[in-house]
Amino acid sequence: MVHSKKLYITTPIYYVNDAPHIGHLYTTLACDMIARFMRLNGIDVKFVTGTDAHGQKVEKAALAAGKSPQEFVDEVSLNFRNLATMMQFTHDDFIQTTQIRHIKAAQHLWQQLIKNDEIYLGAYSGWYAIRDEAYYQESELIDGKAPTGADVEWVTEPSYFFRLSKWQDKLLEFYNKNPDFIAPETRRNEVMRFVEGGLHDLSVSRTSFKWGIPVPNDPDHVMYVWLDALTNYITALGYPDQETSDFKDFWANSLHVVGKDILRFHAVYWPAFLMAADLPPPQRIFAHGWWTKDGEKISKSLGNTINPVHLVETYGRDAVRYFLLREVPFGNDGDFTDAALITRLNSDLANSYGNLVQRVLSFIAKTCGGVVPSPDKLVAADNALLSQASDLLPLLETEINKQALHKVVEHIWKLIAEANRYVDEQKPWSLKTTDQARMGTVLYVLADCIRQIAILTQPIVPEASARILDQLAVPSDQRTFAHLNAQLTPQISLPTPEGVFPRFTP
Ligand code: ME8
Repeated sequence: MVHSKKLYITTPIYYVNDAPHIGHLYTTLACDMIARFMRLNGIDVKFVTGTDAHGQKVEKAALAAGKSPQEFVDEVSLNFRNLATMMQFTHDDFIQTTQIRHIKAAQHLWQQLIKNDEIYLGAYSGWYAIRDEAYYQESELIDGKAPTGADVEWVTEPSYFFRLSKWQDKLLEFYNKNPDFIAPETRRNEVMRFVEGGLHDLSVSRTSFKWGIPVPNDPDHVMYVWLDALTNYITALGYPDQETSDFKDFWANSLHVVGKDILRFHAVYWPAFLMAADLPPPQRIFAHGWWTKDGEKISKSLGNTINPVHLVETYGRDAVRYFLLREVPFGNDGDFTDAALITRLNSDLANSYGNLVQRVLSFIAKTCGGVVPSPDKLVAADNALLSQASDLLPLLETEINKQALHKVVEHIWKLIAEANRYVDEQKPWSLKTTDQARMGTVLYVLADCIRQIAILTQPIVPEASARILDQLAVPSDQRTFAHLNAQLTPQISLPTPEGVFPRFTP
């Protein structure tokens, strides 16, 4: 992906059985950070999120709410759209699987699979977990439940099957040829062990309920919700049109970001469906970890969800973004506590970043009448700081291409710490009486360093970064990574500085 000029990035499409929680926000946030970073780096990005409307789980939730499935999904889907709007996420499309474009795409894919003799009619007898919308072998059950803890029920019904078993070797060959297809590495190993263990043909239609996409030419069946849902990724690119749509340019550069709970569907079923329909698999699948609360997975069924709206109202969008992106290495699990969020907010945002900006800009305002001083001759310490800033981008590119989002944040905050150290060492306040020219140079170096930092933090804390760049009078069309080396214009007047990261006091 490093040399590619296009990126297609997707979140899972979330089930609309209940209100969104912080887990959903997390995946979309991670994608939003990547999308913003890539756009600033000159890459043409298509970022898609959406909702998964069909299946038994959603039908059950609609019934419980006393509503028709369509009415219910439109209502709940709106909560997911509103969350994305509230977070100011930068997705280019929001897909919902009841849309005509999607029904057409899913039915077309089905017909390709029929044409290629990859689907046959049979009868399913076995276990099904509605919560997971997944089939389980008897041997997988633990104490009569799915390995995820979900209840299972015995299902006997006529069903179409996808010939998954015959794809075992081809999938293994594909994983071996494409070592970066599944990340992180430990998850890749798990998937490979699973496939090596043998694959069974997969039931891909249901007859015992109606809330799904009708199987072409057999209206008694609706498609299995995962075949329907996975297809969203190509629907959003214009499939079945592969020639004149976004599919042509973007599919080869696709990145699906998902939680580890649904990796098997994405890394096993999805590439098999695609190859069986003569389509290439996506380029990469990254599975992140789970947020827990007091050690338990945050989920609707456990009733320990954290309301994202409440979080944002309490701490602000940027603080929530920063905490989720920084606190846990992307890929690992993490436990959510308000105390940890407040610590990050006060130490990394208010004390480190906020303080750097505040002390430099208010010093320029007070001592230089708000005018950026012209630099004199640069000394080793100045060049050291400036070159740390200008060396940063390649490092960040390497990390973002591996989806090491926390590393991107860490690298930038190391530079912030360096800049704070430079202020302490250079003591511009003492230079005011002893060497005004040197004081001007130090302030100029700092202001330009802050300019570069604020350009780089835009994908992480976009609102605060914009305010810092405004305070440095950086024109809005000079804020991309291509402008990192542009340098601040000396002698420009800056607006009155204002604090950007207030400390949080509970
Ligand atoms: O699985 N921590 O939808 P879903 C981190 N419709 N991430 C979490 C999380 C947590 N505690 N809880 C949820 C589905 N997530 C299907 C997907 S895609 C073709 C179909 C996030 O509503 C994480 O991304 O159950 C997880 O994979 C996803 O929400 C599951 O959302």
